Amino acid sequence: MLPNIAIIGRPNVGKSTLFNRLVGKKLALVDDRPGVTRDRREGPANLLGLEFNVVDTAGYEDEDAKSLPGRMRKQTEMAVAGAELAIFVIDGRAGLTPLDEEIARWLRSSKTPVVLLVNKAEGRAAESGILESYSLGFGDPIPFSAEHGDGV
Ligand SMILES: Nc1nc2c(ncn2[C@@H]2O[C@H](COP(=O)(O)OP(=O)(O)OP(=O)(O)O)[C@@H](O)[C@H]2O)c(=O)[nH]1
Ligand SMILES: [Mg+2]
Repeated sequence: MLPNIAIIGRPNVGKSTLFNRLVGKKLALVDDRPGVTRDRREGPANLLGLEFNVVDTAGYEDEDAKSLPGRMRKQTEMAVAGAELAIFVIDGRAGLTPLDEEIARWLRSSKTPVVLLVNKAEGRAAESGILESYSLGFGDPIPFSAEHGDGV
């Protein structure tokens, strides 16, 4: 049994792009429109000799549990509960949003350890986003570019 690592974050931050990079194939759909991933998807990954099972999730939205976004959120919560580690992804170019802060509050109340990853950090456009992300309280963020592979 490989340890599970769940990738979570609000819609469109690059979770599926990161997932594809970690599994080494294009298993998940990537799109510039938010809300593309509808269900969880998983696959084996190997990073510098570390083997784990990586789980992509739907963008976390603040919705009623009975609506479609609400059901996606429920699945995300289950993925985090069943994971040894959660990678919390934010979009460094967009900066922190209220939804990021809500997800952070929720993650702090879960038992799963969290690594904060600031995606879209290629070039300098994410510099202020990286600084802002310290306020989430997860320690040093990892600047990352899922698209270009910086930070792997
Ligand atoms: N500039 C830049 N764009 C990126 C990066 N990673 C992903 N993107 C783009 O961000 C958009 C969203 O990427 P996805 O991987 O589909 O995002 P997601 O978080 O899975 O989105 P949902 O499934 O809708 O929640 C796409 O247009 C990607 O090409 C990155 O490192 N840099
Ligand atoms: Mg996705």
